[in-house]
Amino acid sequence: MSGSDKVPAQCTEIGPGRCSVVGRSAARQVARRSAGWPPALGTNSLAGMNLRAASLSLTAVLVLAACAAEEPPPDPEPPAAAEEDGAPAPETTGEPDEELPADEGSVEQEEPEPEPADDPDLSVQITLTEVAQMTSPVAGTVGPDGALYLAERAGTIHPLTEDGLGDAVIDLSDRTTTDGERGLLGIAVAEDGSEFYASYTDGQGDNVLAAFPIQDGAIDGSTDRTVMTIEQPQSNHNGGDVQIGPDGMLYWGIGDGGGGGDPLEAGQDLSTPLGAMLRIDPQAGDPYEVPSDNPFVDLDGAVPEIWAYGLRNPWRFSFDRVTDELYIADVGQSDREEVNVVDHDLAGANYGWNLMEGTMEFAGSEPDDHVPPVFEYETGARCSITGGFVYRGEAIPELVGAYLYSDYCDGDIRAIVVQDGEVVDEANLGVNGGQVVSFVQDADGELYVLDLGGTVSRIDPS
Ligand SMILES: [Ca+2]
Repeated sequence: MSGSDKVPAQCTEIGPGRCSVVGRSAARQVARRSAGWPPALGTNSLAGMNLRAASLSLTAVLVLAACAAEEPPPDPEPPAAAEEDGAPAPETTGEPDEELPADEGSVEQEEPEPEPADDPDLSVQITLTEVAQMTSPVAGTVGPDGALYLAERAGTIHPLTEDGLGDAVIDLSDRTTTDGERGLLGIAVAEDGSEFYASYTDGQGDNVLAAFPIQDGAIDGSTDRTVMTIEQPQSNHNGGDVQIGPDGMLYWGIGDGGGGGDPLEAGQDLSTPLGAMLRIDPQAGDPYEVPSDNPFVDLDGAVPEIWAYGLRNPWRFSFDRVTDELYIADVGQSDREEVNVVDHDLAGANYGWNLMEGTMEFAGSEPDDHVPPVFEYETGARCSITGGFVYRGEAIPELVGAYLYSDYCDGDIRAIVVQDGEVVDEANLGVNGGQVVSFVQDADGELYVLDLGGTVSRIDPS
């Protein structure tokens, strides 16, 4: 798609930079500050680490330095309760769907164009129907055959058939670990159906994006190539979600490297791929190419793969199948869980971290180019937002156009309706998904909820 000319992936020098994207006006709902469970650490615990060098080798290995640690990872225990100390920024994973249909109404840069016909009724009654049991399901996507594929955090990927969960078609269990927030974190399929992508942390805890060939509609799990590797300093905040955008490009959400409060100050640092949304064309080159229209390709010192920055742990993000809008749910430190909603082609957006946590100042003052969240909630008894999808299925007409999300600690399935950059309605849909780590969207637009405790459920009308 729109990847016109591409720039070969390679590295430049280091040097901070900043973009000048204008943040759109968005509903800034302020909230009360809460004590929150996870301690909000300061940023300077690591003086001297500001100079991070991102070395992107031709083999596409991004190197960084990092440190401090703090938040705990999500554990696969039963759902639970809120405030524990760890934070959930659950690990990442792949979200569901992958390639989105080509743009139908591509939206223009400024104002998101909501489908005029959408008028969700959030009072609708829904229910969760169990469709599979796994050990620790964390991600899913629509496979080349149209079936849903589900990822076990420990490294295996299985098709979901009418007869239940099928045998693993890919097994990465000898490459990854599940300590901290690590594991297999995200999966997606190339727009042309030729490759299956798996995002996981390796034995060293680094982010790895691997591509498995798809032959005649079948995934070949016996061989793969490494598309990109990113050094991850801490076990938490790995991000790891991977989605194919409406432009056919691969988007990869990467956390700030971990620790608490972004000790590396990676969020605002364009010289590191940490704390950013990366965008690459994995099929145009070997191992990939950087789209020439990425926002920082000409900025000295900036990592050219960066599409947007200022993110803490974009555990889950998705594109609306109809409007193409990008919804990024960014896990907060201890006060604010947020949802950012922008047009899919808004390049170079600065989502604020760690100067900002949601609409609150965190380690500095609000940058001029800050793109504030469209929605945020007080972390409080909850702990870590799990972003979902804008519902585009047919089973529950009342939800069409509503964005569903949850929280790892509380598990309630909630929805917001965003129109013109503002939240016009929100509600708790009245069902609980357990330790919700991901939503998955199937080929028909129906949504599934993954409970890290083991249950995979489909959201159905009650
Ligand atoms: Ca933000």
